[in-house]
Amino acid sequence: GKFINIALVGNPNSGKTTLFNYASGSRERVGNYGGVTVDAKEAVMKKYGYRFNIVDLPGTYSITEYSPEELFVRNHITEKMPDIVVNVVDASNLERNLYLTTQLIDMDIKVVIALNMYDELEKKGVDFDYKALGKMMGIPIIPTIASKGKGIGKLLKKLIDSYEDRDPNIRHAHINYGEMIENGIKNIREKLCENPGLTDKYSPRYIAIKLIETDKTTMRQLTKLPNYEEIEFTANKVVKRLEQEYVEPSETIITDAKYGFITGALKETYREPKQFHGKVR
Ligand code: GDP
Ligand code: K
Ligand code: MG
Repeated sequence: GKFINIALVGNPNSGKTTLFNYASGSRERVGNYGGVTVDAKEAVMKKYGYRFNIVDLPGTYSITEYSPEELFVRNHITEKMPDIVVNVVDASNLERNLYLTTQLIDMDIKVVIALNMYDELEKKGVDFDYKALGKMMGIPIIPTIASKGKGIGKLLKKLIDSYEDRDPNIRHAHINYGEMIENGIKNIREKLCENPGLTDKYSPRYIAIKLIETDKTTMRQLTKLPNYEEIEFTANKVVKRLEQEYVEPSETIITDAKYGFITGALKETYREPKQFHGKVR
């Protein structure tokens, strides 16, 4: 059968390893994966006529450059290029978990969300239109209860749909950061796109956002480009203009915009029950 490379990405304690163990089962080989200081487990499972090669990556709240785990996850995505990233999201902690999701959206890669700990939402009686949230993000969302093995068959089927490009709800959405930031992204993007070798492999939008965040790792990776100085000049100009307008570091501006997106999206899709201390309002 066809081989689908999957990477599990998510916050610590979102249930990645539980999902990994359940999906791979005890009959599958589980071995150490060539990590540096952080390691990742890898297993192959066969299901529905496909072979899923699943990598369980270290848990992170973000994929910037501030810890070896974050860099490991980020490099795995950009260098190993899994066919699909399964973003394991703790349903009982949506706002914080979805922050990482917004970074995956920026990367313009195929993502499927395992909305894990779904039992916790059900227990609280939350009314969550996760399908609508999925549409806003261009990412299919499948509820799972990894600790009980629930939803995993559906998740695997959705991975096949995504791999085969046959789900109309999956599209390359992006977060709208507002006119000023979007203009900055566009200006930097144009300079990046003068290098087809780069933009064939990586999303120019993602790199542009990283440059606005003044991400040193990304900047260093561009130094060999013939128009590097122009890119740097443009990025600096964009950052300066944004910081003058918002009076905040550009990285904070992007983070705030991401949380703004999450807050807005949850406001439209997520409702806690109107019961407090036994009283019904
Ligand atoms: P990881 O850090 O992302 O690898 O998370 P783990 O797989 O280690 O899971 C963290 C904890 O959550 C463990 O105690 C699991 O048993 C528990 N857990 C995993 N999935 C679920 C779930 O769907 N519902 C509930 N209630 N607990 C879960
Ligand atoms: K853990
Ligand atoms: Mg784990």
